[in-house]
Amino acid sequence: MAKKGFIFDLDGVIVDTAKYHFLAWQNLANSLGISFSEEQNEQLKGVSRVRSLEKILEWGNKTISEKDFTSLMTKKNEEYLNYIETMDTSEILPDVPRILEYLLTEEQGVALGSASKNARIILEKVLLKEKFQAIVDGTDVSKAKPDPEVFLIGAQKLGIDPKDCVVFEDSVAGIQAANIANMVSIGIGDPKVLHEADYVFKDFTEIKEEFINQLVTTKRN
Ligand code: B16
Ligand code: MG
Repeated sequence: MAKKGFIFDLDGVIVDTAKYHFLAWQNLANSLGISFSEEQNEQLKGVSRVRSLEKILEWGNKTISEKDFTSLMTKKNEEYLNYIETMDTSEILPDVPRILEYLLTEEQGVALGSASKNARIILEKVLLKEKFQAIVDGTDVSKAKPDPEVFLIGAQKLGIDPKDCVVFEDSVAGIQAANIANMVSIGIGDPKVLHEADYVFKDFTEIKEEFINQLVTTKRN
C-alpha cells in the first residue's frame, strides 16, 4: 500500500483538555475581575497561550505590563499542569487507539501537530507517545495556526510530501492551516463549524477502515 502521513491535533482530537484550559483561564480571568464563559473558551481552542491571554484581556478591556503578562501566563500554566497531572488513558477520546493501531499496522506515517507546549507531557500521561513517529508542538513552531507551519514541519519530520498528508483537527484555524498546507483536512466535531474541512466526522467512531484505505490510495496533485 502507498504511504501517507496522518497528522493529529491533540486537544479536541486525541484528548479533551479544553475543560482544564477552561478552569485555569477562568480562575485567572476572575482574579483580574474579568468574567469568562465556556462560549469564550470555545474561541480559544487551537489558539496559542499568548494569544489566549491577549484575547481574555481584550474581552475584559484590560491592559497590563509585560512583566505581569509573563507572570500571569506562568501562573495559568502551573494551574493547568496541576489539572493534567492526574490524566490517564481513560481520557483518550473514543476510537482514537483503533485508528492509530490501524495506521501503524498499515505502515502509514503518524505525527502529532499541536499548538500546546504541554503536548509531550499529555501524550506520556495517556500512554500514546510511542505511537507517534514525529511530534510537533508549541515549542517547535513560531507561527500559530492558521499558519501551516506546525503541519509542514510534521510532514517534513515524517519525510512525506504535504500533498500526501491528512490532518485531523477540531478547530477552524487548524482546518485552515491544513488547507493552506495542501493537505487533506478532516474535521472532528460539528460540520457547521468545520465547514471548510474536506470531510467532517463527529468523532473517530464514525471513521471506518475503508475510509482510511481510500485516503491512502487516492493520488493528489
Ligand atoms: P498550552 P491543540 C491547543 O492545543 C489548545 O486547543 C488551546 O486551547 C491552547 O491554548 C493551546 O493548545 C496552547 O496550549 O498552554 O498547553 O501551550 O488543540 O493545538 O492541541
Ligand atoms: Mg485542537
